[in-house]
Amino acid sequence: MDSLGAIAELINQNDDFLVAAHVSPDGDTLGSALALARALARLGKRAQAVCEDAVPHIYEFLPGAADMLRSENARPARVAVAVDCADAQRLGSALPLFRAAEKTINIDHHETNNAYADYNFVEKAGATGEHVLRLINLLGPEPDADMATCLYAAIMSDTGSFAYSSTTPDSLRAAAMLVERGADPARINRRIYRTIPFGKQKLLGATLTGLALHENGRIGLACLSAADIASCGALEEDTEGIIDHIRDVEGVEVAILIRESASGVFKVSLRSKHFADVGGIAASMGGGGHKRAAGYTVLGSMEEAASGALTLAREALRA
Ligand SMILES: [Mn+2]
Repeated sequence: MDSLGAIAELINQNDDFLVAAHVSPDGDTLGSALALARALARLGKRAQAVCEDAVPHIYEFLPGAADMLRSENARPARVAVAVDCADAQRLGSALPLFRAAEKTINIDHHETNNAYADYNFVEKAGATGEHVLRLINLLGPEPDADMATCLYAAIMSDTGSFAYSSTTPDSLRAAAMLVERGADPARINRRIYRTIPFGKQKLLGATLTGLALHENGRIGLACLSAADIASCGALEEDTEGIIDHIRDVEGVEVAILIRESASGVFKVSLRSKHFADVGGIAASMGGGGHKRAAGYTVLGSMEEAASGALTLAREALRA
């Protein structure tokens, strides 16, 4: 493990950077990448922010989101930084760009992170955005309102609006500092959670209508085919957050949401409420995450994906 100080030193000695977010980007990876890229630019360095996927609609308001590059439009840089990526595969099509750098940096808060870079800073926290704020403070540019907005969105979204068990005093202190720097909590909350496209709201209804309980109500499972998503007029990205409604059902310990991402490709999202280690389930399937929130991808049919996830969830309940 390397210190943030050593990473700041490496950054100070270089001027050409690529900051990469993970596939199916969430608020933490996007906010962290955009804030760090902006801080590097403020220091007079070249910095490209890159992601395999387009920025989801709900995060388009983040300052700098319009400059986020898709992998095919980015070029290799001398130093590459991965933010919020538990393993290198999470970079998707940005992985070759990451590997092409002379020096690589990995900043993350996932316990399953396997230290795949030259410099690795991995520490448990509410969000990777907390680490990026500490790094920016070490680098020197005072976080401006745009950086503060990105980092506040990162921490707010990954801590479930400061409500998950991952929320720490450090998460709240970071948020307070970011509000002092110009982040607007009400506006960021409204943009991310209170501005729901019609199709996404319909998708929530369809998912909950199809929700089934197993193991005396301790496992909640819902499946969404590509056709289900399309029939609601929704996009795949609109599935984000739906699993929280499954976990919230009284008595449910493990929540499972399976969505068809492409023909024969199923993304399995997992949440647990009190004790089940869904990170362990995801890791055993080649995925990753935390004890309470994790996911993996599986090939085959929806039925196979569902029965496989149920078997693993039953084991996690017994462990
Ligand atoms: Mn995160």
